[in-house]
Amino acid sequence: MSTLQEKLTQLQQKGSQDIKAASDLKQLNDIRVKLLGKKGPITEVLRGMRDLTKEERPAVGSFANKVRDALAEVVDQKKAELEQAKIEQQLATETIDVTLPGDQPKIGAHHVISQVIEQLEDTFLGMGFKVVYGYEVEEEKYNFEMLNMPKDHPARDMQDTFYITKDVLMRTHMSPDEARELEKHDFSQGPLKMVSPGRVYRRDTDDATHSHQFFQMEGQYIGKNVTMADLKGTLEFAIRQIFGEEREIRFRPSYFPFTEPSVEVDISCFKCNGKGCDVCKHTGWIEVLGAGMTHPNVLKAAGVDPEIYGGFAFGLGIDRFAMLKYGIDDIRNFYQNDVRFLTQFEKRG
Ligand code: FA5
Repeated sequence: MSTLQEKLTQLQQKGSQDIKAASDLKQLNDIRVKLLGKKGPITEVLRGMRDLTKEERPAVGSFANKVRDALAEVVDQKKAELEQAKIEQQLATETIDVTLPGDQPKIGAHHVISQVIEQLEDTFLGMGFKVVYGYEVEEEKYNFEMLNMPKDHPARDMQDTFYITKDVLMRTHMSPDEARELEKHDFSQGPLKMVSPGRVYRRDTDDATHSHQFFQMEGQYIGKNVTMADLKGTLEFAIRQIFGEEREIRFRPSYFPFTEPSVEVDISCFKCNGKGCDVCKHTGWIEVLGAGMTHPNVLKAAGVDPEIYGGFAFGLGIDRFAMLKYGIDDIRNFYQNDVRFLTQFEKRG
């Protein structure tokens, strides 16, 4: 073996050792450049071939190429090894513990009043009523005039009103939607069956069962041959849907300008079960809704012939319904937005 070949053999041994000892990719690259680059020892050996005889040259040349290829292969192997180690290290340090509990965002829930509105809507939709939504700021004409309460009618005092202008007011009840729907309805297409939930305003003094703003749902069924028995059956069904069969109800004769005859419906007090307490003002009953057979003047005002069509209407207090259903003894809880109260009714979906 020539001296050059010996030198190459040493280079290969030393080079392999250095390559295998590299601790990272950068170091490996530095070794590769130093060993196999243009200024490296192998190139230098090849340059030294000039001094060899013609006969010696091919053997040394091919030996040098073999050494270079062998070292390049060791570099490749080491490179693959280091890359794999890097990935493994990354995987080990960047693991995510999927079992750790996440940050729970606080999700809101429907207000208890909204929940009762939804239950009522579902109940009436099930009986073939449609749901409509009117205007909180209403014309005096719809709130009173078309409901058989002309100007200076004493019944207007029954609902103490927030006026915005002489003709515009905060609606005091949901009955204006009756007039609006009657005006629009095409009776050749069948009877009018509607409910309308919403917020109403009155200059009432706040106490445990009264608020100056509260919720009502209006209902109306106008068609041919609609009787008081239909009214009673509809209300009884709806009340039992919401409160269960055990709650007692009673109908009392009453007066509303827009119905004749008129009734008021009471439910046995949720707190004392009818014995008498501060919530029911010692009567055992809580008034929850007013109703009656629609007055012919209301039909006439909306252009509906009372000789052909007739029916019933009712207006229920949604807050009172919610109080009865959940045993809440003060209506003001609904409007104070105390989360300790509100979260008791968290029901999603
Ligand atoms: C009316 O508002 C009529 N428009 C209802 C009606 C419609 C009768 C259709 C006939 C035909 P009333 O003022 O009684 O009626 O109110 C109806 C219900 O709203 C009451 O039974 C009560 O449950 C509730 N309510 C009345 N005032 C308040 C108040 N200040 N706070 C909370 N709920 C109230």
